[in-house]
Amino acid sequence: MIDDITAARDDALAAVANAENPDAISAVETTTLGKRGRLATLKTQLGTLDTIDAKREAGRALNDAVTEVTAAVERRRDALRAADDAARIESERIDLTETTSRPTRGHRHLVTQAWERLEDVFVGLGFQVAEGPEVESDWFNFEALNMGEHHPARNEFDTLFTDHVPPGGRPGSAVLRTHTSPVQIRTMLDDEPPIYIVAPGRVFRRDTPDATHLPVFHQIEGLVVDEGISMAHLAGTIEAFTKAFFGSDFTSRLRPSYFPFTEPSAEFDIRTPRGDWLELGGCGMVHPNVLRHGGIDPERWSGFAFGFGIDRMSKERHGVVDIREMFTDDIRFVEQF
Ligand code: FA5
Repeated sequence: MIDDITAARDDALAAVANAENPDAISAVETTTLGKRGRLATLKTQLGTLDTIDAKREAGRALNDAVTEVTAAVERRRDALRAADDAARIESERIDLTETTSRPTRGHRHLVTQAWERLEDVFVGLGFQVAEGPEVESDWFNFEALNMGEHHPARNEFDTLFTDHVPPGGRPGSAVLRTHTSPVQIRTMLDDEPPIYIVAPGRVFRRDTPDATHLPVFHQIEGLVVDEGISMAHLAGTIEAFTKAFFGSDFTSRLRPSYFPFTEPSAEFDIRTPRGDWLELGGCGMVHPNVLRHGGIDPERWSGFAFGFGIDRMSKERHGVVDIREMFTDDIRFVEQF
């Protein structure tokens, strides 16, 4: 009997040690410790032993065997579970230091790229960069630019007003600047001629967004005030800029137009190598009233000014169909430039 118990125990311990998965362990449990298992069967045979001592000895050996096998089963189960957890953790591990390619770097927005190149090109032509506030007084945005209170041209700038009351101003006289032209006045008041500046900046209009309009967009203003400045200087500067910015196979032209702050006024267009004409912006000789508002004597000094939309220019330059796409933050769009 004792030999049978020892054999059953040793077989069970060997099977547990070799068990590779929970099912194999459960099988050993059933065949050794279960109701009809080997040790239970031996227990039912205790009554066949002759002496009390033999029964006691066999009973103790049986209990010991059950305890030993049960403990071995538990230990093996724990070990398998730990190995299983370790394997899962390993398979789910993400090595944050490991990358298959270089990290992608962002780049400047299309409009910022154009803005910076415009500055570079004009600085190369001898201009300085100036700036002005985005919240302007009515005086700088309109009045000083020869658009009095009832001037009809005001209607063309769909103006956004603010509650802010500028120093010395009256309620309702602060606007979000509708163009960069007020920087002309600020520069003339701050600096003595000769003046050669460009002023890129953000402007605002109550325009409904569509394929060519944004309510918030960007313009670049140019202003030259010097002795003997004529329309020929304006045309020459626009042409030099066109070639430097777009390439030597582009040319420019001026078309008569009207702006209250320039006289004469013109629109300027550029011609692409394919022969299409693109309208870029407005320009003209600075109106004598505007020079006077800037504290400059129009008898001695003359000047020209120009202004055009940066967003619309980069839209045309890159063949973007809808200007609104440039501000959607869609990475598939942005990545192309
Ligand atoms: C002006 O704003 C004048 N200040 C330009 C000027 C400066 C003329 C100096 C003479 C001397 P205009 O309203 O046409 O002009 O606007 C100039 C350019 O801004 C347009 O040619 C266009 O490129 C751009 N623009 C105008 N409205 C929008 C808009 N809603 N969205 C995007 N671009 C616009």
